[in-house]
Amino acid sequence: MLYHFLAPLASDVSAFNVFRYITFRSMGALITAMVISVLIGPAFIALLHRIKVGQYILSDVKAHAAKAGTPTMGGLMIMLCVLASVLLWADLGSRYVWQTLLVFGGFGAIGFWDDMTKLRQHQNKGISPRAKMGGLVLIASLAMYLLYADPGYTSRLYIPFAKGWAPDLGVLYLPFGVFLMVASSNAVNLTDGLDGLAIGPTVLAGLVFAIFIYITGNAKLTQYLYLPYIPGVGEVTVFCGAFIGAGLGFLWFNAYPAQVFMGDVGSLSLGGTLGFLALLCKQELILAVVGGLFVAETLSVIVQVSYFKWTGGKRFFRMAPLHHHFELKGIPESKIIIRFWITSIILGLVALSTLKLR
Ligand code: 57M
Repeated sequence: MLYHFLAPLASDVSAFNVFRYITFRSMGALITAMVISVLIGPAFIALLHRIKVGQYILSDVKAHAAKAGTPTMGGLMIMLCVLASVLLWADLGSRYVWQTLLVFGGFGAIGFWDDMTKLRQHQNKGISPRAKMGGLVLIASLAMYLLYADPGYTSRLYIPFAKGWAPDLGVLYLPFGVFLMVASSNAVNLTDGLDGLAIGPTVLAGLVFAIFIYITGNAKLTQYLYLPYIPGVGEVTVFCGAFIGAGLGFLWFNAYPAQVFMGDVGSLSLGGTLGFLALLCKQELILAVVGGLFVAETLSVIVQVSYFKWTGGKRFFRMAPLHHHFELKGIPESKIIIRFWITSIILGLVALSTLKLR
């Protein structure tokens, strides 16, 4: 809204020109979302306590017993702050911003449905895997259709280090994109099992994609870096700013020892959005590097389940996903979290280093 009200005033007062700059508005969106989160956080958590949105804790990992009663669905706060900040700072005429909000809100709605069902059941089951997958696939398909039909977008898959080799996947790009978003949302969901473990790497991935998206929407930079140019996509950097700010604001309260968990409403929404951001800036394959930690957590579950079946009951890890393996080895929770963050910082830097290696 600020963009629509204040940017036109630049013809009279040149200082208002800053409202045209994506970088300025992205930083404004980041600070706004972060400040709103930190300000409303205590009241929001108190409200969740009052309406008894307490997490049902499984007893398999003993250290988690102390977490009983910690409210969940803090993801709602992330959604609220992102939405308020985007409405305030973004160019609301940008179709790419609305498409991103569709994935963010749509995946969040499926997560919300799951969280509410768990609360009503008083256990960690939630909606059926079929309903959950169906809902996610439906939202992702709608977003992919909009992207695929967009005249400025391309179904080419840019391969890093392949010197401009970019095969056109054509209509196959649709299921590929749907898979990317759904897989990413489930990977973040699996990772969300220790305080701050999912939100830290998510914020970092948001920052990496903010840089990629800004570049993808800039004709000069894309030409210099041999990256695909998508006019108008740069506006989504403002969304990324809000995403990073709301994530940091949530981390304020989710940091060990957590006062609130994000719930599926948070994890599914954040993960699906990371997948969509990767599609928007044509860095689909780089998503596996930026989100390498999420990939490792998911692979640990696949290895664990396959090995269990193959050996007729033996476990490869003490417990999957990977963070539980380290917990059961006796490593303190805060140490595991910080080590996982360090790993994802390195992965984020590796992803950024590919910018000049095309
Ligand atoms: C999400 N949810 C957390 C919280 C959070 C197939 C199997 C690998 C699935 C997996 C699973 O269910 N994953 C889904 C895991 C839960 O957190 C809630 O869920 C939301 C995210 N969806 O926001 O609301 C618990 O995680 C802890 N937590 C924190 N801090 C946070 O900031 O401490 C979460 C956020 C919370 C809290 O204790 O209650 C979860 O882990 O349940 N299943 C598992 O991860 C289970 N693994 C398992 O069964 N492994 C098996 C096989 C099947 C691979 C094996 O290794 O043999 C573990 N889940 C739990 N205990 N709770 C097993 C140990």
